[in-house]
Amino acid sequence: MNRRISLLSAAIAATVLSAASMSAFSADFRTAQNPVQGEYIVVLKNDAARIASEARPNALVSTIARQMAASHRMNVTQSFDHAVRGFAVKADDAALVRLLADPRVAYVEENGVMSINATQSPATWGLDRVDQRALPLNNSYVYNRTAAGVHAYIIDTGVLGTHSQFTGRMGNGFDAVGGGTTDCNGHGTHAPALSAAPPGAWPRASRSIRCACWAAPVPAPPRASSRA
Ligand SMILES: [Ca+2]
Repeated sequence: MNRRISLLSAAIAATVLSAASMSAFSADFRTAQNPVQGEYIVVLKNDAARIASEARPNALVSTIARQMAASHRMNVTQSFDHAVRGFAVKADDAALVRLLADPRVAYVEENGVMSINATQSPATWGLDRVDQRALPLNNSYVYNRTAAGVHAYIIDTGVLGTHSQFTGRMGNGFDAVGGGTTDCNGHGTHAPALSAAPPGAWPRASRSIRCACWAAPVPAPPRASSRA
């Protein structure tokens, strides 16, 4: 209760709160990290309305939402009859106070702006190494660029150009030693897979791969020294 009151006190003007007793609030109030002013998500108690999959005599959430919008003088922007027993509204502070006092409401949450996390952690060694110059590795890969227009040049044992994960993004290879550009070892296909094959590719939008090939089978580079 104390947390609910403190959050609400910060969010609503004191002049509005003075019109209602804090003890009259039956619903919880939840804040968002980056709130959208005046927009809220209202979640109802189980017995206040039914969602579409329930066989009960109660009215649907969308029906209750319209009734509550009229009585509390707010605008419903979206109703949820399936995934959650609630709806989204635009409301001023006075309407928010009325919502929180409505016994049908379980909680009201601020609508908020969210963004995806562009950091992958843990990351495999290849991804971990490519986003930092200095060692030691930090076990994460930050992909905060699209890399549009980037070409990755792979100098290795050739590439299996017919691999489905490279479709449409494979450029012409260069054969420096004779024998063709098709992978003659296996390591040469593994390397461009790190740079351009989803889902672990870097940068995330690499467009094409070009390769060099050694004709004769060669051992894979010693991994311990290549990671130093
Ligand atoms: Ca890293």
